[in-house]
Amino acid sequence: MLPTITTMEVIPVAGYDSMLLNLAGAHEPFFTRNIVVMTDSDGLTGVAEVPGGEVITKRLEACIPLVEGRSVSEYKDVVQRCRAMLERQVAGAAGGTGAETAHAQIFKKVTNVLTGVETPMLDLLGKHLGVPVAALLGDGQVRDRVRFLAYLFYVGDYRRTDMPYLHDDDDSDAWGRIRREPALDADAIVRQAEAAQERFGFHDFKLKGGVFEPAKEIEAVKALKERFPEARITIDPNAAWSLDEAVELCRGLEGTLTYVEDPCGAEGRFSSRETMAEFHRRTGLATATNMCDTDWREMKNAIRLDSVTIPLADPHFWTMTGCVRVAQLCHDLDMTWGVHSNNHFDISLAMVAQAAAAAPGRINACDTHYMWQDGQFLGTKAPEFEDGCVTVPRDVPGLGVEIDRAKLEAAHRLYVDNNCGTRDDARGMQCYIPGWQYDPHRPAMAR
Ligand code: GKR
Ligand code: MG
Repeated sequence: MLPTITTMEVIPVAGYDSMLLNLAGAHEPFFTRNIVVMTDSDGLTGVAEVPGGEVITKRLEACIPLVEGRSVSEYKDVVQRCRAMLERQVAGAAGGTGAETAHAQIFKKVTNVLTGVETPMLDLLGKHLGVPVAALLGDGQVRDRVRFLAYLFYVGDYRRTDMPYLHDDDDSDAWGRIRREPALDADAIVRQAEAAQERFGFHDFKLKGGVFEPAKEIEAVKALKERFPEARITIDPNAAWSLDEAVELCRGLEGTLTYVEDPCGAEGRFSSRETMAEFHRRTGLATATNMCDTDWREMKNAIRLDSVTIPLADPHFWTMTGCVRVAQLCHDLDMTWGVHSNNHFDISLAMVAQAAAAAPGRINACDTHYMWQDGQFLGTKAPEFEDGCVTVPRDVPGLGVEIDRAKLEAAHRLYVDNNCGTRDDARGMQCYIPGWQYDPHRPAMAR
C-alpha cells in the first residue's frame, strides 16, 4: 500500500524581478507564484510551483478536501475529481452557460490549478517508486539533459520609478552586474546575451519584443546573429505586429531567425491561427506560440491550418502529463515541441526539465525566465546549468527538489509584506510613462 496524503499546503510567494519590458508594460519589482506542498503518511513531501495570484490560491485551496486522505497511487483519480469540481466552479462563476465559447476559458482557468495538484503527487509517487517524474510521463524518460534558452528582455530604468526594484545585488560576474540595469538597444541586448551565455552556457536566444518599433527589434536580432552565428534565435512580440508588417519584417531572415513566436494575431475577420498560417506560408519561417494554440480545440484548428510548427506547451498551462501528450503529438505530426515560461523559482524549472526529459524526438530549447531570478530558489540546492542544459538524473527520484522551509517562509513573507497579488505590468510602465495604457497592437515604448 502506498501512503496517503496527510496535508496539502498552498503558499503564495514572491521573488524579486528586474524591470523587464514587454507589450503589456514593465514587470513589477516582485513576481508571484503559488507553491503547493503535500506531505504523506510516510513523512515525504511533494511540491509544485504554479502561476501566482489570489484566484489560483483560492482554487488550489478548494482542492484540499479532495486530496487529503487519498493514496498517492490514486493521483489520476484525484486530478479527475479536482478537474470536475473546478470546471463546475468556473462554469458557475461564468453564469453556468456551459457554452462552447466558455470551454477554452474553463480549460485555461482549471489547468494551471490541476498542475498544482498533479505535480506534487507525481513527485511523491516518483519518490516511492524510486524514479524521476520523467519516468512516469508519456513513454518515460528519453533524455538526461534538457536544453534551455536565454530569454533576453529590454529592461527599463528602475531609477525612474518609485518602486522597490532590487539592484546592485550581485557583483559576482557580468550577468550579476547587468541584469537589473537598463537595456534599451541592440548593443545592450547583445551584452545581455554574452553575459548570460558566460554564466549559464546558453546556445539559444529569445528576445521579448513588442517594446520598441519592430524594425529596431529586428536590428537587435540581427546583431545577436552577427555576434552568435551558430545560435538559434527567435523573437516574440506577443502578436503586436500586423500580418503584413510581420511578413515584411521577417521575410528573408531564414538564416537569422530559427523561428518566430507570435509575430501576429487576430485581424478583422481572421483569427490568429489564420494569420499565423499566412505568416508561415508567406515567409517560410517556423512559427511558435503560447497565445493561439493553448488548448486541444485550438490545437485541432492550428494543425488543420498549419499555423504553428512549435506549440509551446508549458506544463503550468497543460499539466505535466498534458504537455508531454502535446510533445508526443508533435513528434508524430512533424511539429517540434517547446515550452513557454513566466518568472519562476527552481521548482518550476525542475517541472519543465522533467517534462522535457520525457518529450520524444527533436525538441526546441525550453523557455525559462530563471536567469533573471538566479540565486532565488526554494529548494535546498541551487539549480545548475551546464552548457545551457539542466540535467535530469535517472537516480534522483521525484522532481529532484527538496523544499527549504526557511526559504519558503521568507518568500511568503515577501509576498505578504509587499501586498503582492495579481501581476500588473501596466503599473510599472505608468511610473515610467505617465498615463500609459496597454494596447495589444502598439509596442509599449512606441508612444
Ligand atoms: O515575462 O513579460 C514576460 C513574458 O511576456 C510572459 O509574460 C509571456 O507569457 O514569456 C511569455 C511569452 O512567451 O509570451
Ligand atoms: Mg510568447
